[in-house]
Amino acid sequence: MHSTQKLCAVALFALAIQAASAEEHIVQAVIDHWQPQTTFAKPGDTIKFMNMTGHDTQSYDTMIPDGAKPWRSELGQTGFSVTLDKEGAYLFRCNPHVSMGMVGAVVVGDKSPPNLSKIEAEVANVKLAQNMVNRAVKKMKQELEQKGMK
Ligand SMILES: [Cu+2]
Repeated sequence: MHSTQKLCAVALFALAIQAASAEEHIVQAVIDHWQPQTTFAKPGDTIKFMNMTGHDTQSYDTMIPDGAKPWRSELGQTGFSVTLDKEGAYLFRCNPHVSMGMVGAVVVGDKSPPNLSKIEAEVANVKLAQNMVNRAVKKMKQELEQKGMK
């Protein structure tokens, strides 16, 4: 084997390991809430939204980690998925049902989200269903506490 070939083989192997360890997490739309409300993931994992008839998913662009890519699905787009590489917390809503409390969270990484205090500050700037966003942030914090991540 030439050294370039060896290098390629090693790089491919590393990629394969990374692909194998990345997980897919299912978030279900259930009437007026997300199941689970808070998803815990590792960097590189994928979140897949299911049962989306009558629902959509959109990130709160001020409540995702710095440099993370915002997302928005079409209405009813079952199977829509996002891969999250940046550590931190991601808040998202379903636009038709945000006022009913359809706000969810993803926490990427195994420690307290670096953008947690920014999220807490940004809740004050949410125009629609601020109380529901606040509730989702509180629930996320409770789960972080239960997991010893806060
Ligand atoms: Cu909905």
